[in-house]
Amino acid sequence: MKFRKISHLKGELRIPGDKSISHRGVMLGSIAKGTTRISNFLQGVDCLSTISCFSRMGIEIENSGDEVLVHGNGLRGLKKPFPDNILDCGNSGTTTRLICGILAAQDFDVILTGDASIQKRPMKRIIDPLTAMGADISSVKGNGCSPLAITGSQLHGIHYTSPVASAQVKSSILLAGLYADGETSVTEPYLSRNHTELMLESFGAQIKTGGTTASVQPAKELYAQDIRVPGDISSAAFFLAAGLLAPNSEVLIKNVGINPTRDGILKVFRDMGGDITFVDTCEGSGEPSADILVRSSSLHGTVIEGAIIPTLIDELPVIAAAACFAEGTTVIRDAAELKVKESNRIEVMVRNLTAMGADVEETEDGMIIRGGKPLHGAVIDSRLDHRIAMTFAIAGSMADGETEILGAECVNISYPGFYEDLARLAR
Ligand code: SPQ
Repeated sequence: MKFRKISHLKGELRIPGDKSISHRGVMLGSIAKGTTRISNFLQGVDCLSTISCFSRMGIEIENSGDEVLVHGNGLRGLKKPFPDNILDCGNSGTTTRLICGILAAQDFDVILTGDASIQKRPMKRIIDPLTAMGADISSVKGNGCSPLAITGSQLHGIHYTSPVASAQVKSSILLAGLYADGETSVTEPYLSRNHTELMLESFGAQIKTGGTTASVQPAKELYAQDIRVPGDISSAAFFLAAGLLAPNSEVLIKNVGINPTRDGILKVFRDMGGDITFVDTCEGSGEPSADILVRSSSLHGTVIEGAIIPTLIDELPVIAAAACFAEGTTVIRDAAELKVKESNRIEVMVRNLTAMGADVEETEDGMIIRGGKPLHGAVIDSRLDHRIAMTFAIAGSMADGETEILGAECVNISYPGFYEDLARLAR
């Protein structure tokens, strides 16, 4: 895939549904009683992996494109996958970690596997707390990664203090907590995205939240819901950046999820001088959304650290790319979690931005970007990381010369149609 400098970006865009909420809709729908209807479901490869895992456990799931119907079998209604007991989570960390919480409590055993990237991502972070709850879960190769062998067990409630602010760790434990024999709670250093808590509440679970702690009571049954999935702010991020950076641009991004545990990118871009306004807001299925108007702006550097990090963790690659075009220095700290995503996003960002001529320095837990140096085209290895591929499609659309992205098709993980949307708005 090749990109050249665009002159400006104009028009309206409806980005695909939120990946995190789509996953959770299928998971909770599968273990609820009745039919859960999910509209604006993200048809990305990761979410299709979640559908495939639950279908293999006997859940009837009708996927008609925009709408997904999940015919749940109740809290104890999953069946051992047949003819083999292997569930393939593909590239999806969310599928892998969240499903472990559910599988730990079933009355069958499974092997969870995934692609080469997922087999390098740390799973000890869920193995340890789930084991403390009485789960029988182990890394098959003994390296703390997938494949994972899980034999269902009777679980006990725990109060877990997580060393990382991770919605996947929190959600895995809370889902296991539905099946435990007492209250389960998770306290994290900073609040991570709270879609699981919001959705559990709407499905009838007894869940309490306060500060950075969430607790759940054992459940007797969950009940099917209608879920309207808002557009994914992590996908909107690329058009927010492009709309700010390309001169004479104006883009209206419709129906974007603006849950406060996900909206850090809006705060940071505004703080950098970005012209971003809400044209309309609404609330559906407990998740707020807005139509967002973004206009070209002169950006200046900023410091991004602390509690805001989990609220923009997946947007940091495109924020870092945007910071190259800003006046002054941008410092990103407290973001070591970027190293354990689909790729080491600190290393890959620094390497690729440097190849384009940026002045950027890798640090232990982030990077320092000295903005204002013009970028030029380069050959970019996406390492098959969807966020990296999309980030450099935007950087390449702002840089002089030609940028070629290797492994560009990986955007289908979270944003099928991304290149078409970019081509439609770019002039
Ligand atoms: O699902 P996966 O592969 O982990 O996807 C990513 C992404 O960029 O799409 C991370 F690589 O998003 C995670 C996110 O980083 C999705 C997620 C969720 O839905 O709960 C939470 C975040 O991960 P974590 O580890 O901080 O909980």
